[in-house]
Amino acid sequence: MIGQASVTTVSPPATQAGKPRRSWTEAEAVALYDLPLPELMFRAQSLHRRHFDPTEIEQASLLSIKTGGCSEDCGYCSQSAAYDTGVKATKLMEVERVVAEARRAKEGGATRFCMGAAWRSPKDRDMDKVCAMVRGVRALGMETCVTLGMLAPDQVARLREAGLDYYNHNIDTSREFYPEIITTRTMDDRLETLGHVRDGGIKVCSGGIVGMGETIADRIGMLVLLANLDPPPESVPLNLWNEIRGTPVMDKGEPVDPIAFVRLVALARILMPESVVRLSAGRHAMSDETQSLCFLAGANSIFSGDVLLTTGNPQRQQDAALLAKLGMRPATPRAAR
Ligand code: SAM
Ligand code: DTB
Ligand code: SF4
Repeated sequence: MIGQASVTTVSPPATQAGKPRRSWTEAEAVALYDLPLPELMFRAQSLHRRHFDPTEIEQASLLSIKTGGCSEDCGYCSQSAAYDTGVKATKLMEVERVVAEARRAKEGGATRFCMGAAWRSPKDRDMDKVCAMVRGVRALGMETCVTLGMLAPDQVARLREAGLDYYNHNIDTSREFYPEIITTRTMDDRLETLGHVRDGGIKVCSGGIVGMGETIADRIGMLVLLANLDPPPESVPLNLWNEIRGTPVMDKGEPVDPIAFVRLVALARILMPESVVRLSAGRHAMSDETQSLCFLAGANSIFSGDVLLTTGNPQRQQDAALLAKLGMRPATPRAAR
């Protein structure tokens, strides 16, 4: 908690579809975050139910299509060439292999397939292959997402033509904390790419990481920045930092209090009521109870499969058992929208 809020001092939540949107102030977001937990959860759940079936969880699957050797210096990442993390650099995967992995993910229940490449930005010669991957995965009837770094408008147009549904590009943290984590590209560079993606007609997936040594105010500031994008991202991944030895964040990262994380999920749900909020990296370090509270706070998507890009994730059977215990179920593609 970073301030004292009473139940009555917080302005009413969130826009409704069809009404003019409003901008959130950091003070309003802090007041919501600091509400007594039952009140915060009630508001988050009320909005969640207005826009989604609260018993459904979307399952997305991730694949690293090009790993390591990245020229960026993101202080949390195993794939930056600037740090000795033990991750081996690979070339861009073959299209057939990617489509085969997507088929396996679909058989495991995933409805969205996200392909990630360790690039600052894609080279034009890589775009042919990535577009072929998008076409191949779409042909399986899955939603497609790629995360390739910064994009120019013509690259967005090519991805759109290939039928890409979502582009993931995270702002990672608050504007204030950002320079302590990344120096090779700025927050404004990231926002520029998000603008190109939005203008090019592809849905936006953008979120960030907690546990890198930022303050709670930074976490809230990150959500306010996302919520005030016009419109906000359709998809918001919230990652708990997965420890990577050899990175600078290893020295400053701190364990995140589970209740503080639940509050953040609830705040994301309230500030962005129509967005899918994804519990992303870090679930393997979360108890069933913490994950359950996150679902009650409005998280409605997870990454499924035992690896993310280079780090671990709970086994599919473990997730299935948790959902069964909660009487919840995987979302079908349309229901998650
Ligand atoms: N290179 C592209 C880029 O940075 O946009 C795409 C891949 S990058 C790995 C995608 C996102 O994964 C990052 O923006 C960051 O939010 C998240 N991420 C990377 N390493 C992480 C870690 N160790 N723990 C949690 N999230 C992480
Ligand atoms: C996102 O926000 N989280 C995913 C996805 N977007 C690309 C990546 C998580 C990476 C976790 C660290 C790793 O496995 O290397
Ligand atoms: Fe490269 Fe992306 Fe990792 Fe940054 S987060 S080092 S851009 S792979």
